[in-house]
Amino acid sequence: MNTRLLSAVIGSIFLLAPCARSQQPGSCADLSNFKAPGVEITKAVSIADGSKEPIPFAPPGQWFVLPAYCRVEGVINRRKGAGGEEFGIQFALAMPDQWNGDFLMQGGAGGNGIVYPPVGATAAGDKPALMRGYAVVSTDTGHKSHNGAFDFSFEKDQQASLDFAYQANVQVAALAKQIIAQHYGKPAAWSYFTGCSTGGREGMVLSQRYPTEFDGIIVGDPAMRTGFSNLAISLWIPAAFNQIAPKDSNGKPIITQAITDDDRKLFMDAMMKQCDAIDGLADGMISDPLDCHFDPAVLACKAGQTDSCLAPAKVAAIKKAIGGPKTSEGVQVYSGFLYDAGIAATTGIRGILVPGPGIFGPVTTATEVDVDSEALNDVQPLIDSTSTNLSTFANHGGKLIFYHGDSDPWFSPLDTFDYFRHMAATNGGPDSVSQWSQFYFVPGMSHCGGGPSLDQFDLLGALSNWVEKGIAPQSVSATGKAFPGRSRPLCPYPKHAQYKGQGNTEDAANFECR
Ligand SMILES: [Ca+2]
Repeated sequence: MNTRLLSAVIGSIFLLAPCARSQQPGSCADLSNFKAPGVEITKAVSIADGSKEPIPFAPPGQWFVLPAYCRVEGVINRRKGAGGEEFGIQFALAMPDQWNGDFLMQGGAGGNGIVYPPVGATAAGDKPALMRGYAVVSTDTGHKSHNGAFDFSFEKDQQASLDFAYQANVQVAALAKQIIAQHYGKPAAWSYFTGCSTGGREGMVLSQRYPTEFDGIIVGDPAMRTGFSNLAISLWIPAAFNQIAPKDSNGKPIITQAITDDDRKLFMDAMMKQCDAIDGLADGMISDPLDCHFDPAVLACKAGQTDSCLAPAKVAAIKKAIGGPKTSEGVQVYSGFLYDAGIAATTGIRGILVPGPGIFGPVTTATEVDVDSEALNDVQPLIDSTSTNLSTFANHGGKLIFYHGDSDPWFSPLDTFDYFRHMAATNGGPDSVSQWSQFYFVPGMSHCGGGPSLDQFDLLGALSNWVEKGIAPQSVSATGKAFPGRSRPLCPYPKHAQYKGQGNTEDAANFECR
């Protein structure tokens, strides 16, 4: 049969079989009939080009404008759980009409419980994954929040806790892959995961527990071991500052007055004077954080000095807070924090040098913490993403990129870095692991964005080149609202961005990873 005749025959089969049209791959509404054990599809609708979704955690009025796509929503394992509450793993899958052939799962945030718009914006610069043609899924990981992004009441239910800890993401990923294959008539070529904070933890969990599920994973500012980070930010750091804070009429420390604006200015000026230009340029960014060895002791008042100095007790409190929690024997149980340009931030999440009410409300008024006792209860074996054996992930070709804001006041960048180094040691050493994993410090950046930083960068594009073409990222250009018109390279550790010594200081082209 010649080709023309074959085409005619195939054409007539379709013409003669109008009933089969609704069975063709690509009909979005047909996915409402998708069947899999324990799965209910609750919505399958085509969404026209130009629809809007609010950007999570952004000020009101900021939107994602989406391309034409098929939106499928559903729930896995709907059930009654503890207290008679209804649980189930809800998800939303966006499959663009103009598909690039790949799949991306976006990570969650805080305590999850919310199905955020499936767009894949994390570490994607100014072009989220859905706009690039990825099919993107998001999930609430098994429970509904009753109170914003930090409702952990679901933890009373064992299965909901397990779903949040590690079970939900992989189920949703597997289901999304099935739906994608049915919708497009072929499976996704490559699978990615990107997330920050809780989403970063989820990415680590997936690399550690389900090493062949994803080809590429981006982990940002991970909520890696929150028992210990909570010990640092809710007890250790406030107690250090309470020791020097003035007292109210009840004798309770007023923590917001422990460090004054003048103290902060004095401190930051001295720190920046010592550390800013190590990277070749005094530009308000400490791009070489590991070579910044600032010691606040240089600011301690000498005998008789009262001006332009800090009381020795304040110096000690700051060093103690930033140094991170230690046991009575001096054993570090959670990493200290970096001396960085964003640690005095008063907008967004308070910087470490701005003690006061935390993300979870009022802080302790205690002046001492029994770290020896507290630390005994801070391991969370089901949730913590601290396992370092990634040999199967690496051997199946997986690529894993970490980034962390140097001024993140919530999870220490040095804790994530510590994991990265231990992981490298476990998997053949830094040289070997650099073939499939990288770590980026992000100067000035607070928790997953904000701060005096360039917090817009396209690690997703870099990751896909690495996964699909074998091209390891050398650097990634970063921009941000804090410094309009400025760009800098983000460099994989052990390199950092260094000014070449000449040329426009706002242009990344005049910096190199060194
Ligand atoms: Ca600098």
